[in-house]
Amino acid sequence: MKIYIDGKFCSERDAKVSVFDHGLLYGDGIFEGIRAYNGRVFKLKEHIDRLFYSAKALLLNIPMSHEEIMRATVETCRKNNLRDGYIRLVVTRGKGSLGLNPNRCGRPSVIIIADKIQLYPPALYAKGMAIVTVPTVRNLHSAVNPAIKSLNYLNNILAKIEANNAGVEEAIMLNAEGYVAECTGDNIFLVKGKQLLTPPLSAGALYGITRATVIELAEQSGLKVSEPNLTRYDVFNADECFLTGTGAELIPVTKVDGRVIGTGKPGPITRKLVGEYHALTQVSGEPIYK
Ligand code: PXG
Repeated sequence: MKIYIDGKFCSERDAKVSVFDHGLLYGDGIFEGIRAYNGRVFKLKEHIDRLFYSAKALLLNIPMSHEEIMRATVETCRKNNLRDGYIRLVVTRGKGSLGLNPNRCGRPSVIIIADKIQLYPPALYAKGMAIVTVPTVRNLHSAVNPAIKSLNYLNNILAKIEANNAGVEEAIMLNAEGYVAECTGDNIFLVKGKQLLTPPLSAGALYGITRATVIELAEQSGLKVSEPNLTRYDVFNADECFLTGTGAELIPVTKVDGRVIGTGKPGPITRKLVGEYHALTQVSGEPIYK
């Protein structure tokens, strides 16, 4: 495997960062998870734009332009002969000294890894997943804004541990007001009649790229999409529920906190959107091999 670090490609063995990197010492950095399908990088521009928005929020100066990072991402896929896979892009604050002050860090580091990912067992895509609500509340946007895809994912990791402890793969996180925010690595959608509902981003969710794609697909098929504040009651009484994410794609949810959702099987609107999403991934994106 060839890994991109600061303009050079190195082997997995040699792909190393300093123990003084503030990404390691403080979680001071940002990342993106991107997919390649059928020889194309899916939604590359959207991911790089979001990376730069995260950087802006953290006053992190990425030492490359949008175009340079997009080129380096595609090049990393090519060097690894990737046609279908998962790309992890990481920007750390860089090597500094012990002590929080980011001014001590030299230059931010840019790392790109192109590999495989499988988030959930395949059977769950067919029969739907059971999830639970967990006690760990989503970060306040006035603290570390959940819109920032930062290297500090402890809020999500705590929720994931609580999900694991409950014997399930994913968790609904509520915000401090008790409204549904999102899951630990996925956005959440409900179907109620002919309407698609998803929490507003202000409820404390990542501006999911899969979320935006699904909203577009739903509107194209004449579904009404709205973003109201949602409670657990709304989730329990939805006709269908599914999660979206780059890693997870679209995964049906059929049980929440012991309540069966709808018929207990992946519903027709979820299945239609799954099909449309997969079709789109096969034909759009930045070509890796020109
Ligand atoms: N919410 C959070 C907190 C995320 O981290 C999403 C929603 C979905 O966003 P996108 O833009 O991917 O539709 C994410 C993305 C992992 C993993 O290792 C997590 C994500 C992506 C890829 C892998 O669990 N999270």
